[in-house]
Amino acid sequence: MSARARLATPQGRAAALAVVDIVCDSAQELEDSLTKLGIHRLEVGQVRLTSLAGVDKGLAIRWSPGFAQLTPHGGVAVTDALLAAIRGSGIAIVDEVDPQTAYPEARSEVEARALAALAHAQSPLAVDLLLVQHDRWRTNVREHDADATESDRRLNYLLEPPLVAVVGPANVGKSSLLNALAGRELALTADMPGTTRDHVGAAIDLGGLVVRWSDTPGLREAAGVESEAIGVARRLIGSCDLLIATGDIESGDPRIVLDREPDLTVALRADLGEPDWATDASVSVKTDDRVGDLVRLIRETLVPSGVLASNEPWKFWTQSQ
Ligand SMILES: Nc1nc2c(ncn2[C@@H]2O[C@H](COP(=O)(O)OP(=O)(O)OP(=O)(O)O)[C@@H](O)[C@H]2O)c(=O)[nH]1
Ligand SMILES: [Mg+2]
Repeated sequence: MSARARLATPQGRAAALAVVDIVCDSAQELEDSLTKLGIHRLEVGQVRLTSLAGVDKGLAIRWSPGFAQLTPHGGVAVTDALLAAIRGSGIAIVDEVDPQTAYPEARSEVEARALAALAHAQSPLAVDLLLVQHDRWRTNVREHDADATESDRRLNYLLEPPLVAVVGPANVGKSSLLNALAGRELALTADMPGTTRDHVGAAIDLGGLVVRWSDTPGLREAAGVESEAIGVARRLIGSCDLLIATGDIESGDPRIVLDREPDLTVALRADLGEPDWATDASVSVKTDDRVGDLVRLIRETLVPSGVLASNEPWKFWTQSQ
């Protein structure tokens, strides 16, 4: 299949930011597609504030070899103009096809929708849950057009990976944490403040829940003048689904420099000692201490296990689909 783009945020509704997914079957194809949109040499893991096809300035993030996202401002006119430019460059815009036309063998409308959702579900945890929805909707009384509940919104993270932004002072181990969770060297690490100068974005699997993990440059005075880095950080902090503030025993409380209360506060490099500020978790990637607990805490905060274990029908589609 050739390059395709999809508006991941609701169509025709203004929001602060819109998200456009660009998905290709090969790295080369994605690079060619991005080049057509004026986005040159975006490496895997790179996050860049850039012109998006000349329509708007926004973030371009390459999460994996074949998957990138563009986040323009979310006004309807801007989003439509960007989609038009993408279509004009020869990339197919995929609208959600009518699931029952696509999956005539499905036993119900819900099952057809589940099969359609399976095709783009990102998290392994979504698979079993989607497959039982036909039965759940048959045996429970719930209107198909009922509004989405908080549980629905949580479970939808299994289909559209939530954005996790990790912030904190320089040299506390933020990039080492990403590498430990990903199981590979995605971000450069060194015992020198300011090692990470550009944001790094990677899709990583946290025990069955795939998230878009964003590793940010340390918050330093010196970085304060780098307006590009600040612009990216501001957007990520403003639009992330989970903000994690990190620090270590020497750094002081990382919350004091943030304008937004983080969802989780985590002490890193805990083998060097426990800080005196309040933390939700403390880990050492060096001694592999409590990293598994942190993974569970993040997953639990985004998709609580009570929601995962519930037998309630899950409304995993949006009204317009
Ligand atoms: N003792 C100890 N050292 C660690 C741990 N995690 C990372 N380090 C070391 O701490 C130093 C900084 O790690 P990084 O991961 O580069 O820190 P960072 O927060 O990304 O730093 P900047 O990108 O400069 O903001 C490196 O020398 C790491 O090897 C840990 O759990 N324990
Ligand atoms: Mg770093």
